Amino acid sequence: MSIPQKPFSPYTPELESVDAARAFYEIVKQRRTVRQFSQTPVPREVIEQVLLAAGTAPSGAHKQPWRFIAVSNQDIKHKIRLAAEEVEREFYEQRASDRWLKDLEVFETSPDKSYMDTVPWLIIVMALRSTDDGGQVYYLNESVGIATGMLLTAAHHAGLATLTHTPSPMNFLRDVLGRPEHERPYMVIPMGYPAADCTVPDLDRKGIDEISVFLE
Ligand code: IYR
Repeated sequence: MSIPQKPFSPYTPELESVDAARAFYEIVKQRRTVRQFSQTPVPREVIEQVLLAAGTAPSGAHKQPWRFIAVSNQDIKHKIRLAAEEVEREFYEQRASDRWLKDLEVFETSPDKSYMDTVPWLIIVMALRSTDDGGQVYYLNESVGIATGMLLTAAHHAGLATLTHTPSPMNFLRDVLGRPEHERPYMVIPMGYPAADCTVPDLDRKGIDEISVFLE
């Protein structure tokens, strides 16, 4: 049995493709990972739209193997902060290799995750190891990775700043959030407006010749 087909309504940009592509690049190249957030509230409806955008991602056999836990509750954010700081302390003090610490040095990251208390929202991305009714899922990491990328892009497009945080191990999140076994914590994404005095590392991005090979 197959899914009924319907006519496809393609998205047609108002600009020529090259101009549309350029305009989008001009927007997304302004996206930066930030670690200083404003306490200006972000309405739930904004978050819902961003999550709906993420949920349009393609997925293996259209299983949509993701769940986004959106936390603005102060107590829960604080619990997540404390637990994340604990695993991060262990990372910085014991688990990280010297080379890893050296690579991180320039970013001045640390186990201090105090922004988790002040940021309006923490979005915890869960990868579903099975569907909610126990069914098989496919290409889980690829599917959730794409959805997460779209989430970051949608947040940026709405003027919100994000941080991709992967405390490791991340299983504490399932307990703190009271989530079922088949939800595997994938990423923690603090989300809000950037602080007025927010700074970011002065980084370069690779150019087209470095990130691509054209065989024409
Ligand atoms: N998870 C740690 C360490 C860390 C690792 C990488 I790779 C980064 O790009 C940034 C941080 C932390 O969040 O501090």
